[in-house]
Amino acid sequence: MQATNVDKFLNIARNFNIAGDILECIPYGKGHINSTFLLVAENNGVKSRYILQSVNTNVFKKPCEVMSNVLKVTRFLREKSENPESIMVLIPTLDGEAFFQGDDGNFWRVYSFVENSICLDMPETEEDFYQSAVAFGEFQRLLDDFPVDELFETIPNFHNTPKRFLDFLEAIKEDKCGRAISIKEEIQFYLDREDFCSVLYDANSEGKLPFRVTHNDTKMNNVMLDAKTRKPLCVIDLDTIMPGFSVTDFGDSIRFGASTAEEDEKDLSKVWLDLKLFECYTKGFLEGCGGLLSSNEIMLLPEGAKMMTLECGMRFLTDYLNGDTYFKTAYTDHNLVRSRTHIKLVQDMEKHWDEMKRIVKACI
Ligand code: ADP
Ligand code: GN1
Ligand code: MG
Repeated sequence: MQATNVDKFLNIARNFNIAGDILECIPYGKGHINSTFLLVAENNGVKSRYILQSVNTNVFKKPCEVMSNVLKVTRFLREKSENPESIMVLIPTLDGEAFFQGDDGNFWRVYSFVENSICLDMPETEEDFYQSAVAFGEFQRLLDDFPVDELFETIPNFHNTPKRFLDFLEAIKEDKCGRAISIKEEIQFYLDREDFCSVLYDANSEGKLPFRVTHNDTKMNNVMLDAKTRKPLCVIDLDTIMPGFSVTDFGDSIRFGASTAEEDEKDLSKVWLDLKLFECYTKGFLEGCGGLLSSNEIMLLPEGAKMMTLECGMRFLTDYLNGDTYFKTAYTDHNLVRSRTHIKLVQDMEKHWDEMKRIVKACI
């Protein structure tokens, strides 16, 4: 980071209610959306750490509504949870606000740092993945009686896969960067699965799959585990809490964490669905949900896994066609590479579909 930028970020951080001197501000984490920094402050010789984040307003068009959701949900969870210290703590500005708007128009917020924790891009053990599943399942259970009418929809149609499919068609039609010609096979893969895109919405119309208050971004690196015990400490990245399906929260974790490779692995021979991890997550999620889900919902967990993988892969390809304006990318074809791993995972799920169904049935 350039020195001038560091000064700018340090100055922004000084608008928050942080005791002592702010010493450092370093880019942090691997999120694809917001800009995240680690802050180090010192007060009377004691150092403390915080997370400073600028909310991505290209993605979250109404950041005030995002912050309203975050405040309401964290307050609700803190009152309800048996372990209130496990809930994210937002540090107010010096004026007592939830965020600070800089001169450049950017929206900034500060969270206290979840100490003594680890944040994984891939589970290191089956137990890690199981524990992340318990955390997201519990999160869903705790939010079961959250007053849904008080929530803003921070990204309209976020996991509306049929709508995502239409956005994909639009991107192909517009072909803003002239990239469509070189990715015909990838495009065809998603086009061939149009019918599948509506499976969860159809189940919802048939009364088999209710809308609940869900997290909607249940990647392994959105839950912090205790560095010593490896038990869940805290669910983070609360910007997309909105009405959604239980099975999509399950599914997003599977597409990210039950893959044998990272989301942007270039060597596709390394990418497949690890059925053992799929089973661990199923057990942990159901345990965390504690009897919340109906048997109809549970039987749709494999559909949730395939839907989230298909949808996310299609979103990466849509962004590639649109010129990489949504997800942060590190190199030119990054979104294409990400989309290809998702194609490989969907293919593998289709190959092991009966086994996935059997595993879920056995967990009921
Ligand atoms: P994004 O929406 O861009 O994914 P996140 O809120 O998930 O942003 O933050 C990005 C990363 O920063 C997380 O994956 C995690 O590693 C780290 N992080 C975020 N909040 C905290 C926190 N309160 N304590 C410790 N690390 C955090
Ligand atoms: C984004 O913010 P992050 O990195 O946790 C995205 C998710 C995608 C994910 C793909 C708000 O998650 O929907 O599944 O990247 N978040 C948003 O890794 O679009
Ligand atoms: Mg994140």
